[in-house]
Amino acid sequence: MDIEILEGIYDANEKVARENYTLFRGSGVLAMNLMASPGAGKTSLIAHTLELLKGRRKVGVIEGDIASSVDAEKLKTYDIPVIQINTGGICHLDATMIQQAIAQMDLDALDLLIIENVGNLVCPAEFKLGESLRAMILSVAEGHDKPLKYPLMFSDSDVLVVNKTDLIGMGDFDMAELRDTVTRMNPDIIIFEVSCRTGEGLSAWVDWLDARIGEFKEG
Ligand SMILES: Nc1nc2c(ncn2[C@@H]2O[C@H](COP(=O)(O)OP(=O)(O)OP(=O)(O)O)[C@@H](O)[C@H]2O)c(=O)[nH]1
Ligand SMILES: [Mg+2]
Ligand SMILES: [Zn+2]
Repeated sequence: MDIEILEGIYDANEKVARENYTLFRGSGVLAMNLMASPGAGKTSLIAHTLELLKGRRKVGVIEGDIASSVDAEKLKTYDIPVIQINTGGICHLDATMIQQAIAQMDLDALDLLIIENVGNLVCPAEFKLGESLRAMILSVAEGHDKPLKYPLMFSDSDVLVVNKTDLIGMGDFDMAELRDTVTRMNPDIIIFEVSCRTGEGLSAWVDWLDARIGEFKEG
């Protein structure tokens, strides 16, 4: 009984996610689902990405949080469309929340839609939103063993951004071990090493993202 209910939830979500994807495809907007634990640096990475894509790509953001509009307020200065979703206690975004948010957006005016998921390393990976790019952040402060403990997000993401590289050396974080573990779980994953504090590695990340946007537009 419990299993049937769960499958029903996931099937219903997949259906709406496909509808969202159809809208994104029709408007030529690459949707990126950005997932990570609380405080890994999602909003910081979005802010830097907006800065570096300014004049190159038109970007919109959906901010998902359990409560508050703190993150959406931070991005207001970029003069781009930002929609805040408050999940009211739910610890992930789902496709219906995105469907409601994009009904308020002019998708035709965008090249990239960044969706900041709720800070959580577990269930955001289970709910597809209609995205074409699944991105995750792991920050150095969280430790290199996290892929072993939270495997789904690491094995299901297209790209991993390792943030807070400025903190390497302050603890026992081992980048080679992280890369080794993640690559064994997900041989196709692309890995970037960045610091939103110093700016290191960010231009490589943004150039890669810009190329993905171009590819998506070409179909
Ligand atoms: N040292 C260091 N701190 C960083 C870096 N990137 C972000 N931070 C700090 O980490 C904290 C959390 O960053 P956010 O960007 O708010 O993280 P988030 O993932 O959006 O957090 P939630 O939305 O609350 O889940 C802030 O105090 C940032 O200034 C970095 O590269 N190095
Ligand atoms: Mg945030
Ligand atoms: Zn959840």
